[in-house]
Amino acid sequence: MSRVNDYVKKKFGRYMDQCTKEEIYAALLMFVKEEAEARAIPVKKQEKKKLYYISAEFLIGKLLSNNLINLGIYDEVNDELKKCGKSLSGIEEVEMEPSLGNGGLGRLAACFIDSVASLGLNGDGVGLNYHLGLFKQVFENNLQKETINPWITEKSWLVDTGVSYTVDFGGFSVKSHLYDIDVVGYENRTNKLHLFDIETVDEKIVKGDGIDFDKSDIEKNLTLFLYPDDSDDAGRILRVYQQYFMVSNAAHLIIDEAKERGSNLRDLDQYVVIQINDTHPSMVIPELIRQLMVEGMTIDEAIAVVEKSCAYTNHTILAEALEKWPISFMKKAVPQLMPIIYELHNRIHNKYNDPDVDIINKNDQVCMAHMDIHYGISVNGVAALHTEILKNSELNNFYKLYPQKFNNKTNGITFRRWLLYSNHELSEYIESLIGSGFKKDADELGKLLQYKDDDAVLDKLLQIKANRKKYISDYLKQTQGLTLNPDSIFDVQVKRLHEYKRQQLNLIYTINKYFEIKEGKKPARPITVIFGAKAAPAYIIAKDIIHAILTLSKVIAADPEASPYLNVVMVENYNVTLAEKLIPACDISEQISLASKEASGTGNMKFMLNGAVTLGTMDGANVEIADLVGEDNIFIFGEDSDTVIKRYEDESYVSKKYIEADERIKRAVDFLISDKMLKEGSKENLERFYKELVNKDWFMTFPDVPDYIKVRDEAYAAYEDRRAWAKKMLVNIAKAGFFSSDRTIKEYDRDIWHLS
Ligand code: 26Q
Repeated sequence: MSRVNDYVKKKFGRYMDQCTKEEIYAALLMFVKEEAEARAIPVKKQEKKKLYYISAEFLIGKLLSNNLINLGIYDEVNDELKKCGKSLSGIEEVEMEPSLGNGGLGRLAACFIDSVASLGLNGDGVGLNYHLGLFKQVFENNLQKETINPWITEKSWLVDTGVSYTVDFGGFSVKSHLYDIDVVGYENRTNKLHLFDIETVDEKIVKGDGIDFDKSDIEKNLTLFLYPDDSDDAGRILRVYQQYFMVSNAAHLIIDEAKERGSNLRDLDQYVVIQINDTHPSMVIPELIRQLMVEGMTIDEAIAVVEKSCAYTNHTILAEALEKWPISFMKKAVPQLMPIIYELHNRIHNKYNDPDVDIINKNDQVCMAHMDIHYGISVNGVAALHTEILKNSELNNFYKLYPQKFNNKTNGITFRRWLLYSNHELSEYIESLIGSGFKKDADELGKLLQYKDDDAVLDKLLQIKANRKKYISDYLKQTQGLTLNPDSIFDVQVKRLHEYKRQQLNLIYTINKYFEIKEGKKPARPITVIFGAKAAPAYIIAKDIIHAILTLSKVIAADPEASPYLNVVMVENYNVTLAEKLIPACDISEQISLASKEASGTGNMKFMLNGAVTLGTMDGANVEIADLVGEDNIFIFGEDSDTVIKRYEDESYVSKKYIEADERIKRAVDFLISDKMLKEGSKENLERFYKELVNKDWFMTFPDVPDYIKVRDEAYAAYEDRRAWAKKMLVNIAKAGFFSSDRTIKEYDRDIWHLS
């Protein structure tokens, strides 16, 4: 009998074939924790310099399989389970997905800590242990409803460290409690994800079956929920409490661990580098200064060392998303920080005498990004185009002051989760062709290019894709009652719902396609349009768009003339677990944001790696994907970022003009409030969405519609040449190596962190 089975026998007195799924999960959890722990390095023995990646979100996904892969025992455990008549995928169902992130930014943080450990670097993540995380999405009457999503079960990856700090707020203090999750590097060391919590959180303050709760009782709600983005104004101050709690604990931990590794704190910058993931952890700058002063340093000394230790990543060019906290909030929640923030502000104000770069603006708000840029060593964007836009427009004032601080770090994804695990069959096939080197050096995927004219290889790629489509079809049937035709084209747009991402553009295309079919213009092959998206609970129009998608889905399904050719499905509660199953099954990856608005995107990379072909605008990392694969292997449409930026500048966009100019657009927009739609859907939601499109359309859907229709139809036509399509798939996989987060992390280390 083998290792795991022996382990189970020792713990439970029974072999695996006699155990329930729950028992096997519990045993594997313990087994993996022990193996992981054996690879962890005690703080004292760690390298001198250490990275702290502070982030309000870590969307880590389920960990069992991932950790088994990274420990190098996935196949062994899988085989053992099979021998006992069990399956790893069955056991995985027992595990809850930690919902500690909203989307891209949180998932990026998870990929990054995987890569840091996998490259053997000394670096931990620091964040918060939200008990209910992000809401769970359910559909009722074609509307999104939010319900709670408890994910912490008795048996979880959290390890109680016993570490605790006192955190002072205006008028009261709380005691923190630190839980760690092991971050198992791929055939490498184990690092930590430190998640701070308080003991007094009370899940009972949640009202009814929704996610409403008493915003005022900080001791009961501090780590209860992850904020589902900033469109919810109520309780914004709670966000300040959360952020300060996170960074105050982080600062304590950083100081304690630096001392343990031999720092006298005046040399802290040689021991520590802090990556600030968007502005959510920005208060770490004044808080670390404050704590160093408590440790006996002068403010000059403290500022001098902190400003050599912090680096800031920007993830958005949407002006409304740049955090600015009213001084009144700060004075109430964190009064002890204000003298330091005033000092930081005064120094800048006196030096530059330019209100545009002040830390405290004329509206008495603290501009978090400004503080990061002045008092940090680095400012980076997350894709080449994004960084250029930051330098040339959004942050141009700062670029002129500190050109040397600005740099690009194009995002990446961990191939362990997004290929080795999520597409095991493809991964094994690739290994059979080019060996296993690509698992540690993703650029080796380029070796696949030698097979680009090999019929057997191309056939096999198509076969694997077909298998994944069959698998997800069965899975969605079983879990959500959805019916998908695995022989249709799978055209997929899964990401948070936001107007700038333009799910509404996809919807307009789909309505037009519906009309075409009704007119007798049948597609060569059935099309399945798959959506998955959560909308922020307070983001009204985003929820209306979900309603329109779900309503359209019903209308088409009920139409026997159209439904054999066109199927619209929206999966419920799109999350990491669903992404892992959906992405490998995708034929066409919709990356259709309004050019200049999507900082990078990372889903685009996951799809490419799994052999989907991108249909996208020249935005975010799509630009780099296009450069890599070449124009034959991607479908690009729409206006470029310069054109879009100019149109915003001259305020010349009038959506009505574009609607009137194209009969197809007019017909599709009008359809939203047609009798057919109103019969199935709600007048209030559909009309509001219609009016928004006709009167405003802030994210400029319509100028791109004609080109989008043309290019999407070209993609469908190209799909019919199965051999040529398989070749596109192969080129996409082969060129995806650049988007490994290992590459991204090596660049952060080389240019900013200097750990190795
Ligand atoms: C801000 C203030 C108050 C409350 C919430 C927030 C908030 C929360 C989440 C602001 C932003 C976010 C998330 C942003 C995000 O996910 N950005 C995405 O980051 C990815 C990783 O870099 C990029 O690939 C995406 O392009 C970008 O949209």
